[in-house]
Amino acid sequence: MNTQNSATPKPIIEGNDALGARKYDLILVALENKIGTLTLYNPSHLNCLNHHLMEELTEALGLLERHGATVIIIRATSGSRVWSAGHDINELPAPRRDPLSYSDPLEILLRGVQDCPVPVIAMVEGSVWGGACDLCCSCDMVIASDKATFAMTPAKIGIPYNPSGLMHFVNHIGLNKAKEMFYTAQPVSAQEAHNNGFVNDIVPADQLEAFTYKRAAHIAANAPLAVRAIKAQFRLLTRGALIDAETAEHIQGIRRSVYDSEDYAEGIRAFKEKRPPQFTGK
Ligand code: YXS
Repeated sequence: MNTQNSATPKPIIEGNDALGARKYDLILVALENKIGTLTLYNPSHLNCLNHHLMEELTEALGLLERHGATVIIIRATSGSRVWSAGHDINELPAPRRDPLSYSDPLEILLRGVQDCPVPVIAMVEGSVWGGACDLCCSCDMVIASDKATFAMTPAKIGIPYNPSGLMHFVNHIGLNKAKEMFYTAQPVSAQEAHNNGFVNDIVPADQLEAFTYKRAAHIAANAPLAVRAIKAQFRLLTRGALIDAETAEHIQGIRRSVYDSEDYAEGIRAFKEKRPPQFTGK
């Protein structure tokens, strides 16, 4: 079992299969007994998802799968107060540009997790914010400590979010609970997240790692081809409702009117100036 103490993380690359010499800067990569582990390792920045970290995560998913991982865990170091503070706000595009375009590293990462041929488990301790919640939502299951919280905060920053991201939450927790999370931007407790289906299991923090790796071992013990085929079918069957071209254009127009707005600029400015935003609806 990989036990990564936050004080002395193990080497960047480890495990019983040599994983090549690729060095990662903001994540730890490990593989043991066909269980891959990707640890968010940018604690000085609250593991916020900057482009570099997200590109490393996306690449390491493929690396682990190519080296024989049949299940992958995404985690933070033990004892993390913040699992991830979400998309790095400093790297959000300037006003008048789509903050969550198809080619944004966050969207590429979320598709990477959903398209990863093997199951990906989010092991969560601490608070989870914004795009990091969508990262958990894109995983195949979420195992959280009893003190974990999840907050979807685009409305707090003036971001319209995006259709595929909204559908992740509708598919996971239902329309009303998804609306509640997005409209209020308030943290949701682990218990509430478990009640609405966002979290598979709630575990005391001191048992979280053992519980998660035991779940991973159960998956790793099953027929890998069957598990891969089942994941691929889930992915295709849950891609969301078909929409016609005019609806797609209508959605883009709605989103553009927001990221073109003064409120989007104000949301980012306020965060950087560490003050509450003064939204005007313009
Ligand atoms: O003042 P310094 O330089 O030390 O930096 C502060 C924060 O500015 C920084 N920081 C971030 N920097 C970039 N992007 C972030 N998401 C981010 N979050 C934090 O980290 C340093 C310490 O933060 P501080 O002083 O606030 O720590 P705290 O312990 O008082 O509070 C921790 C948090 C996580 C509760 C607080 O930092 C916070 O509320 N962060 C923003 C969480 C959030 O709304 N994330 C969503 C980002 S946007 C996103 O993910 C999507 C695009 S969307 O919005 O659509 O979902």
